[in-house]
Amino acid sequence: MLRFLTAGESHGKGLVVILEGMPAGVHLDLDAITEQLRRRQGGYGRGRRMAIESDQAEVLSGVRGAETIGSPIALLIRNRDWENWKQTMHAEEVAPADATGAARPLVTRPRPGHADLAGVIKYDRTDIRDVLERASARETAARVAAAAIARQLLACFDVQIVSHVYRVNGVGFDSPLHVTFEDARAIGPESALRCADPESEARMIAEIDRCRDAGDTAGGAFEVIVRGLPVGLGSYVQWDRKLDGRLAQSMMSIPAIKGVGIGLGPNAASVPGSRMHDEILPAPTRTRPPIGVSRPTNNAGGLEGGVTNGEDLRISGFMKPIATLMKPLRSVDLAEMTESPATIERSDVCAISAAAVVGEAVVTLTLADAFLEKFSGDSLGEIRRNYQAATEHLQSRFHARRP
Ligand code: EPS
Repeated sequence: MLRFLTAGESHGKGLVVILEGMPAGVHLDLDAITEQLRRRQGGYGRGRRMAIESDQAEVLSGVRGAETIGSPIALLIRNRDWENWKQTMHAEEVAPADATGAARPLVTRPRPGHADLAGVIKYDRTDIRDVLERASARETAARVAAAAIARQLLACFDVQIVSHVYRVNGVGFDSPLHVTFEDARAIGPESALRCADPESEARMIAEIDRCRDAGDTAGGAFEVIVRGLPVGLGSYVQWDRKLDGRLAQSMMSIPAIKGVGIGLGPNAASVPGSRMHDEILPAPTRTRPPIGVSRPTNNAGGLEGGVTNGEDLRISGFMKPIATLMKPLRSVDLAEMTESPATIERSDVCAISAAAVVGEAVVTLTLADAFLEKFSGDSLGEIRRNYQAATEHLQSRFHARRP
């Protein structure tokens, strides 16, 4: 079992994540964690905060000489912005004498669409800041850091995870399925939005500019594609073991995600069975996965019955527009209980590219958990032996006879 917990406020000292269940003996490229954090920080439409931060994870435990040792891995990502927030966010009762930054007034006007109103009622707080600091998508940096480690475990078994953005508001494409794994993998770090089609990307950028100029915000859609998964992760035998359900839960836990699609996703409701289901054909030469069948289409997105079937896993996330509008929506000042425009906090206009990287992260963590469930072991060597035995079994049992 692979599990993790995060802690940290957006403008606090930093973020912490504890990842438990990583087997011993995985050699880690620690720079790869920074690389994933950089990817999450980028993307057209992000606000000024990302110019302040330069996220880097400090390894506090669980790794020796760049190798996992089986114990919990704790990571710390410091918030550079903390210097500007000590007067507001100090843990002590009174701000320490050397606290820097401004002492900010209470936030009392909840933003429609943010956790502000529900959170302040639920936790019985006076200052909405107590809610927004933790509800902020800043937390996702911690998950990306943890996933950068889990990704290296999956890479030992040739599992590769990529993503692409395919819609910003109404601009882009309806279905992502014509974008191949190779197309998504080829998107370079120079791409502004991480869209596989430059012409669509230019129109998406124009839409973000239009929103910014109008004091508005943008949402969008992205897809995560995973290649190289073994057949048989997850199970249909019990509701909470279905991998599609587990993946959907992890995607829905990303702030602002309002929907998830697997394969054809919601469009599956609009086509007859003959156009939906992926036929099964003999494929004598297929080696990955080592079964003698192939599928000419992949509308199922690599999952049937909540179980991986050896095809590319394809999962989309649908993101609502950011809740902080520079031209604020109507709200109520909770200090006066009178109508008042919602609070304006510094924010992003569109964070869809970041959401795609976070999508990769949560999918990675969920898949690594399911992978360990199937090929469980305390060390990488033990897992490799289990994986190898399963592969050999499939080869002998399901490899198609040559005609
Ligand atoms: C966020 C508001 C912005 C974003 C932030 C999420 O932060 P700030 O209030 O400091 O300008 O930049 O995202 C991150 C800090 C991050 O690392 O992704 C919000 O209100 O959710």
